[in-house]
Amino acid sequence: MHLLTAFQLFMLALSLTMASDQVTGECEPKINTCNVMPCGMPGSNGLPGRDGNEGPKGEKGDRGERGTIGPPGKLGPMGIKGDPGPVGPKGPKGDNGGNEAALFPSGRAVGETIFKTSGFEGNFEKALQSCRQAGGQVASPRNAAENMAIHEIVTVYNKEALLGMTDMKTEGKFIYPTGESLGYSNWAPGEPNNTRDEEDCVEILKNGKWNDRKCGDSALIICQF
Ligand code: MAN
Ligand code: CA
Repeated sequence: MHLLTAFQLFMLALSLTMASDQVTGECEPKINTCNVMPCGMPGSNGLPGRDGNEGPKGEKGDRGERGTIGPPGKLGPMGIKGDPGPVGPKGPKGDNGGNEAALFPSGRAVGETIFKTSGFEGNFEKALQSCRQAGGQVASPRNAAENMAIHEIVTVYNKEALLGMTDMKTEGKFIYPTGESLGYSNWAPGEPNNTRDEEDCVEILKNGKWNDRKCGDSALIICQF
């Protein structure tokens, strides 16, 4: 008990000494900074400080590392047009898709055959040339339907037209341009009469009938394709 009491007394004396230092030893040197508030009271918080970005500009930094590859650019301008390729082979014969407007008024279709005129006239030699150049041949009707189609064109242009059959090879024996004998004919009465022994070509009259005629005479040229 005596020992504890003595220790307690010692601690008491120590705490009294420290308290005395706070009152007399620490306040005096801070008088200059505590002249408004009573010494020993805690001060309130100050205003926030200004941003620190108002200082002088720093030196330029080092170059960064290379970035990743960007997205693809916009499509470039169109290139120069190249030379056209060679002409392709001739395609199969098709119908005209029921497009009568494409044949009006100079053409008529019968099955897969199309009869058409340029509207020009010429003799047989001229007709051979122009129809061949167009990829066809001189109109040579092989049945009544084909003859009627050609007759309609003759009616539209109101001109007799040359046909492709001749008897140049053998007088009196008319053949198609292919060399075949006629399988159909529509001669006008009294024809063919080979007038003056010089009529080896054929024309279709305005009434649709046929007449043998001089090959040098001109008439409407109708081709078939
Ligand atoms: C008349 C008939 C025909 C003949 C011609 C020639 O029309 O005799 O047979 O082809 O004349 O112009
Ligand atoms: Ca005749």
